[in-house]
Amino acid sequence: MVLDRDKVSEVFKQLERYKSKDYSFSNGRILGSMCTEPHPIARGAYLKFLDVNLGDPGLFPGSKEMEMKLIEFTGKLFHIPKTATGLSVSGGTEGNITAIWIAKKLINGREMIIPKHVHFSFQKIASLMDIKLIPVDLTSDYTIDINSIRKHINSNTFAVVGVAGSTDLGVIDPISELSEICLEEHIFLHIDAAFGGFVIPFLENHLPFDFSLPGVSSLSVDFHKMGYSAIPLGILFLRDKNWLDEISVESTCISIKRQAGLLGTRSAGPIAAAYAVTQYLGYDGYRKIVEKCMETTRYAEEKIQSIGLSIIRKPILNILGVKLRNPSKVIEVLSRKGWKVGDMSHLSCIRIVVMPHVTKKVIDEFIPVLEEVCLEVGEI
Ligand code: 0PR
Repeated sequence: MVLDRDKVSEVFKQLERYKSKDYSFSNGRILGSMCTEPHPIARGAYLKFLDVNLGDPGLFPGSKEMEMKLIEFTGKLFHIPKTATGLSVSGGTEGNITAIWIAKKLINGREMIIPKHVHFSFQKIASLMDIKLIPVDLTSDYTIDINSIRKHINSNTFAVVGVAGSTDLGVIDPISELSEICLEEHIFLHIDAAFGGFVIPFLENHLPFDFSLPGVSSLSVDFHKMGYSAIPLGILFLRDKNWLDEISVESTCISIKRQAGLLGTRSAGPIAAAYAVTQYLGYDGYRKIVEKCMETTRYAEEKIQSIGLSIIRKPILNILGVKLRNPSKVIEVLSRKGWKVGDMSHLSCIRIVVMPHVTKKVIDEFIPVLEEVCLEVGEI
């Protein structure tokens, strides 16, 4: 197709105008987001598969093969057993929805036990599937209070959710204990590792949180968070591949007889991007990224303390909660100065997510601004 160059240039000018109003990861001033600028190899890979619909894999067997390789690479991080399978999803929300959809089909009941720090996608799940959420308090280290879980279990309980890398503070629930309880009580255990899934496996001496624990039924992880790839992609792993039958439907207009999962048409772009990133980095490349983010997290922690502020809890992953009396005020002034941090007012803190674009240099630029703002509003 021959394009009208003048029109193309006019349209792109419009696009640039919109984009210029956005904050960008490249200048490092986004400190409160779990996303980052994808690895450079992701862009070209994404574009190459722009026209591929993995909802109709019969037309695109090569792309389907690439998807299966990606799932295999990722599954090894979580010790998936031979009986397991993985399903590409658009991210943490869809991963959680699909896991609970399956759990509800497998086990009778309407009550689901969640830690209070669970991601808000579970509110959507409750509304979609008419589930009663049973929120469990957190202990003083901000993880689920294991002792009170049994009190909440009854014949109507069908699932428990554990978080490996919580949205607000990046903490990890005691998954071993949750696994034991769920095994004993025959309850489905879903692990939300949307953020932590690409961090925890690369930390030294981390506690088990995945399929190495026999009670873990499913686990979801996101590539557009610490997977260092493009939006939107997550993978949901299920301990038993037959569970997909619970949600698969007869499909008439496509090249396969049955389809499982929420989406119909879905782009292979994010899958190609993630495949490229995983092939380029390998497990060692991810390990190096995590080590660097963790080192910068410790650096930021020290710098924050050096200006008289304190951290809400020693960071486990690359997320810091900075205690403040009036977080909203600080967020407002920081924002005016071009810095975006996470709003965790419910915990009386702001959240800094030390993603790969948040380097020590960025922290060095940010700390004097944070100090100035905190002095201005009377926090220090
Ligand atoms: N599970 C956990 C533990 C999460 O932290 C999130 C997202 C999800 C599930 C849902 O994932 P999707 O958004 O991919 O469906 N948590 C991020 C957060 O609240 C989402 C995010 C990312 C928000 C970037 C803002 C942002 O700029 O931080």
